[in-house]
Amino acid sequence: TFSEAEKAAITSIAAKIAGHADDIGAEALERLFLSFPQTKTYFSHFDLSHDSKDLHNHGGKIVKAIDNAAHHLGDLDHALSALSDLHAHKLRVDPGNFRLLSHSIQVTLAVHFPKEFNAVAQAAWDKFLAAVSSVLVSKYR
Ligand code: ZNH
Repeated sequence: TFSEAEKAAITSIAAKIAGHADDIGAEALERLFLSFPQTKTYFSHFDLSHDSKDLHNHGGKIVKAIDNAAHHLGDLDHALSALSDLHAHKLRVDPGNFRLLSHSIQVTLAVHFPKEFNAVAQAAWDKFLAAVSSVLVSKYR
């Protein structure tokens, strides 16, 4: 569960990125692929070059899913149920990769929102993205 201060830090930054989902998502993915090259193996069918359409499309999907989750902090299991099925049954992404993407997302937020992304917000986002990741890997067996 999230405190009122955590909820405020999560939803206020989520509101700021919602209108730039494709750009923020593309940047987070590019940081992921540059920092942790092994993560590229899941996306061999994508054009991963700088600023590519694939990066923007897929990054936008991820950020929109995160924004949706930010609106359902009390019920992430339900809000992310279909995505959880997809990652566990179809994509079978190694669970360790979620930590890496969460990190890349936080670096991206830090770069774009240096004022808002303070210590409280960073701790809240770290906890939020860990909670989202844990739902997405919850159906693995
Ligand atoms: Zn994931 C897909 C989200 C993580 C890999 N994803 C996806 C989608 C979404 C997501 C929304 C879309 C779906 C549909 O279409 O229906 N993810 C997400 C999130 C997260 C994630 C939110 C966290 C936070 N993923 C992840 C990771 C990885 C991945 C870590 C690796 C590295 N995904 C993936 C893939 C896919 C996805 C591969 C598919 C793509 C295509 O399209 O093909």
